[in-house]
Parts: sequence; C-alpha cells; structure tokens
Amino acid sequence: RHRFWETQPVGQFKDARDGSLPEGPIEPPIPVSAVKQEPYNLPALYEWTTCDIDDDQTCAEVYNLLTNNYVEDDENMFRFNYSKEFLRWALRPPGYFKAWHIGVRVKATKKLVAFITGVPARIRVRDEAVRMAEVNFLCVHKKLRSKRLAPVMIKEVTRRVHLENIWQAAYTAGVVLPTPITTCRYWHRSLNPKKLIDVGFSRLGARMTMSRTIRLYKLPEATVTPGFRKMELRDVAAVTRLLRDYLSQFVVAPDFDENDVEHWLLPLENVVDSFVVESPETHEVTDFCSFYSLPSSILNNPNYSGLKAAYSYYNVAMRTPLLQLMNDALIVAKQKDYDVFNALDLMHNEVFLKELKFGPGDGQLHYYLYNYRLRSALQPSELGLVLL
Ligand code: MYA
Ligand code: JJ1
Repeated sequence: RHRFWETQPVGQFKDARDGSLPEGPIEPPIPVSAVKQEPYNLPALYEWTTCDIDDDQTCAEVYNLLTNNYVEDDENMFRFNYSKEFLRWALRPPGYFKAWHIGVRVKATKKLVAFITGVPARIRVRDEAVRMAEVNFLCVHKKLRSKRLAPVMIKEVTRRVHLENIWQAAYTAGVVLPTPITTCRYWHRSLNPKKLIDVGFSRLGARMTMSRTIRLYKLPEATVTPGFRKMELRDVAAVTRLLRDYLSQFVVAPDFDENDVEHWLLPLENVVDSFVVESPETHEVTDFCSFYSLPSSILNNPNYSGLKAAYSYYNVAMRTPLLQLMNDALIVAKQKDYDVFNALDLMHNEVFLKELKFGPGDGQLHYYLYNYRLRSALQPSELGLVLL
C-alpha cells in the first residue's frame, strides 16, 4: 500500500493496535560520522540546490513554485498562497539550518521544480523534550508528479537532519499516511460572508438570505476586553511564562523559550499577529492570543483572485474567558480586513468554535511524528502544537 512509508521508522498501520510496543524512538541514533555523507541520487535531469531564502531572487523562485503548485482543497478551488515575508519568517527561527531548505532544479535550465524544508524545534512528548525537525513546504511541480520524487526529497531532508544529530521530526499533511498521532478538523468563522459565498468558499445556509447571513456574522467595531493590546517586545518574558504553563497540559506541544516566543509570536506585519491582555490595575499580562496570515489564491473566479485568511495560532486565557478573548481576536481580524478566521479543533478550541459561529470545514489535518512511537492516537484536545 505505502511502498515508501513502509520502509520508514514511523508507526505502521499493522502495529496500530499493538499496545505493547514501547513509547519513544523507533530506531536508536547512530554516530553522526556514520550518516551518509553524499546527497541521495536524483533522476539524471535534476540537481539539488540549497535555497538561500534571504536572497530575494531565490525567495521569489520558492514563492512562485509554491504559489502555483502547493496545497489545494479537495475541489481545487483554492490554493495556499504563503507570502515571501511569511516564508522568511517560517524558515528562519532561532538556530535554523540553511542546509535544511532544499530545492530541486532542472539541470539544463536551473528552473526550481521541487522544494522541502525543515526547521529545528524542541517538542515535548509527555515529559520528554525532544529535539526535532518540523518538516513543511514539501512541493513537487504539477508536471513532475507521481514520479517518486517526494520519497527522495524526504530521505534527503532526513539525511541533513541526521547530520545535525537530530533523529525525530514532526509534520502535518492533508493526506493519510502511516500513522497519524491525531487528526484535526478545520473550522471556519466567516468575517466577510458575502465574498466567501461569492467565491464558493461557503454557501448560503438553508432558509437564509444574504442580509440575514451578513447580520449573523456581524461583529462589534472594537474589542471589548479592557487592556487588550498588541504584543510588544517587553511582553516576551510574560508571554513565555503564560505559554509554557499553558502548553504543559498537552501530551505533545512545543517547548518554547523566550527566543522562540520572540521569533514565533512577536507581531510581524501581515505574517503573525499577537495580542496580550494587560491588567489595567496590576499591569500584569494575564492572557494572550495570536493568529497567522495565510492567504489562498482563488482559482478560476472572474471577480476575486485572493482570500485573506487568519489562522488561530496559540491562545492562553488565564483571566479573560476564552470565548471573550477569541471574540476579540475575531474583531481585530475583521478590522484587519481578513475574510475568514480558521482554527483547528486542537488544544481547548472546541469550547469556543460553535459558540463563536465557526462551522466545520471539509478539510482535515493529520499530525505525524517521525521515528517516535506513541502507544495510541491522541485526541485533538491533547495536542498543543500548531504547525504553519
Ligand atoms: S504536507 C504538504 C504537502 N504538499 C502538497 O500537498 C502540495 C501539493 N502536492 C505535491 O506537491 C505533491 O503531490 C507531493 C507528493 C510533493 C506532496 N507527506 O513523488 P511521489 C507520499 C508525506 O510519486 P507526488 C508537508 O509539506 C505518498 O504516500 N508523504 O508523489 C509535510 C507516496 O509514498 P507511499 C507524502 O504526488 C511533508 C509517495 O509520497 C505526501 O509527485 C512531510 C509518492 O511520491 C505528503 N504530504 O509528490 C514529509 N504526499 O508509496 C515527511 C504524498 O509510501 C517528512 N506522499 O504511499 C518526514 C520527516 C523527515 C525528517 C526526519 C528527520 C529525522
Ligand atoms: O478551506 C477549506 N475548506 C473550505 C472551502 C471548501 C471549498 C470546496 N472544497 C470550507 N468551507 C466551508 C466554510 C463554511 C463557513 C461557514 C460555516 C460552515 C463552514 O470547508 C479546507 C479546510 O476545511 N482547506 C483545505 O482543504 C486545504 C487543505 C487542507 C490540508 C492542509 C495540508 C497542510 C499542509 C502541511 O503543512
């Protein structure tokens, strides 16, 4: 069934109900000196390239490859359109390795036709913090599909991760592979219902008119929580404490330090937005919410070319009710002209999704670990990890 994945150290479907297998690494590490020193072989017409995402021309090539060939919905109506600024942010966290930003070019023309990336992360599984790679942006040009290029690219990124003495990875996909640690559903909160309906992202509900629908999704002009404001550099220590404390309850979650929080959560225009609640009395930071910006191209629509989507990222409600905090997040997303606010049903998101008028999407997101076995699958609510 899975000629490639059956050869890899991942949970195999055939072992799914074998609760006797131990939790932890599936294969032990080997000395870095014993890791294969040369890249894997590509078909003869292609060559490896390390992509310097800092370089404007290379960044534009990666951007164009993904804009035209990356993930689509099941009816091919929308395609993720990560911005260049977003790619730079996603690919250069603390301690990143340039060698993990891997491209494939056509030898003759140097055209970039495939891409895969890893970035380093510490991810806690139960009570163990594990150094991992987060693997993302796997993309093969539409004209080169089904030629078994993806397995070579996955083996090559694995090799380069091993060269840094790292033996585990985390990744997500819209397709089922051996074996998800959990499966999340996407939920969508309309901010601009007329446009969403016009472009086929959503439908007019039964017994609903356009004006009733617009009224249904209307939000206040301004946020309601006293002390709600944009996160600043001076908040990093407090946000790190809140987040570490909050994430400690999940079975799998990132192990963020202040450097990570500064990189991943400090607001970056049109990439990531974060807000804190600073108590007007004590000036303590009591709550925190964030979302990232991932637009989609709208394929084949005469009136619109792009959909502005915000994706719920990390949220911590210590003092403010989570419902109110997330409603304020919806209000600021609306102020910033997003068309839709998306969230997965992980962490505690279940408690606000229905209440705040999110509806279930047709897409799922499966979460995976490489070379790390869990006894059994998790509930989405046991997962504290959001990948971009
Ligand atoms: S998920 C986003 C993936 N990208 C897209 O969906 C964009 C649009 N699609 C494409 O560009 C291509 O269809 C891709 C496959 C490139 C996805 N993850 O070359 P092939 C297996 C893992 O003939 P193509 C993301 O970025 C498939 O089951 N494997 O196929 C996270 C089959 O294997 P098997 C996948 O369609 C990526 C084989 O590939 C995926 O031309 C995490 C077929 O290869 C997928 N999304 O290309 C990667 N899709 O026969 C794993 C298909 O066994 C990282 N396949 O079924 C693992 C950790 C590595 C580091 C470890 C360090 C220690
Ligand atoms: O965006 C998604 N689905 C939308 C659009 C569906 C268009 C037709 N297929 C959707 N809309 C309904 C919204 C509606 C709003 C009012 C309330 C009720 C709901 O369902 C889906 C997610 O649901 N997105 C995708 O399918 C994109 C791919 C998802 C897999 C991602 C792979 C990740 C890559 C790894 O890094």
